Amino acid sequence: AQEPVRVLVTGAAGQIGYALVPMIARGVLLGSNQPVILHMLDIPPAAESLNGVKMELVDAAFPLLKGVVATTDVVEACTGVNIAIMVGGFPRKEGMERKDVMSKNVSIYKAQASALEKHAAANCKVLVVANPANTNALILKEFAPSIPEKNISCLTRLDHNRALGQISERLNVQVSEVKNVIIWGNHSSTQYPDVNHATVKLPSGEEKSVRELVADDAWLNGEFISTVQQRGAAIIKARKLSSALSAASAACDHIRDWVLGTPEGTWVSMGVYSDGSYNVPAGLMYSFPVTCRNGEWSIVQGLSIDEFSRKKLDLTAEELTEEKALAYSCLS
Ligand code: NAX
Repeated sequence: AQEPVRVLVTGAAGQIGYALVPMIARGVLLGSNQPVILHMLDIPPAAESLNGVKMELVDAAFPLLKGVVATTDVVEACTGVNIAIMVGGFPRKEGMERKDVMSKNVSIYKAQASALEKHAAANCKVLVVANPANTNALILKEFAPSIPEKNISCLTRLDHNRALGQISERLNVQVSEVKNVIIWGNHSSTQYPDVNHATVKLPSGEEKSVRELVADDAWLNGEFISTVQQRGAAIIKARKLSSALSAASAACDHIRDWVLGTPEGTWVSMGVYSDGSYNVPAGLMYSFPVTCRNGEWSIVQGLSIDEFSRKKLDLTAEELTEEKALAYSCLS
């Protein structure tokens, strides 16, 4: 039998946590043959609710779930984990300054970085979901210098999946037949959803470019982009709550593809530490198109970037540079 994999979910008593932990326990994350032990962390005010989630996990009698650790102790939560999905953070509340929210998250991610560095399993893979996701991941990387930077990422897969969904609806094709959209940059409204290399597999088996099939550049360069950028706000307006099931599902997609590999000829979007590819400043956590193999991602190289795209890649990089500066100003 396979050894169980220990998966940490922080903020596990929250909305996304509630959708995510059953997916993990069912094998959506690592496949239906891989046993898991869930480590769930939240803060003391949520301890009782966290314990309720643990009770429900017991009640669900998941065959793959070999144990549950529910705790408010960061060290206990991080000990021995192979995968860490960081969903817990400080939300922006009405009337709060950006700097105040950043400051709270910087201190959370600094502390959790140290705990992971000291107590997680060697080669632990980290996914940051909590906003500001890119910058929280950057802080985590800075304060966990012994965790390889290749092991730290942030979630833009939800945006990627939203882009696939919009193209599928517009062309009335199955979403599984659409691939190779790209989310560039920040998980924020400056992100650039790019369809210039995206394709659809037609019933004949032929692959055609999305641009050719949609045949409406005004829509692709306008409404499509803003719909994807603003989708989070549209969900809040409709549900009076922010995206949760789609975020949890995207987090599973992100980890599964990272660990088990992306299909041949397909790339996905991941927020990763920039090495300067596509002239994105090195040292930012930036979303790129990546392929994964043997548990490692690599940035897809050599894609052509037109002038329209270049401006958008730069704009979202500028926002990340500012966020990074703001985060650093919170450290002093
Ligand atoms: P909730 O407020 O429902 O849950 C957050 C949970 O985190 C709460 O239970 C809270 O007690 C806990 N928490 C706070 N500080 C903590 C700490 N220091 N250690 C451990 N746990 C802590 O929010 P939810 O809707 O679940 O969203 C969670 C995060 O995901 C938010 O930051 C949100 O902005 C972010 N999102 C990111 C997305 C992405 O694509 N990257 C999309 C969805 C989501 O908006």
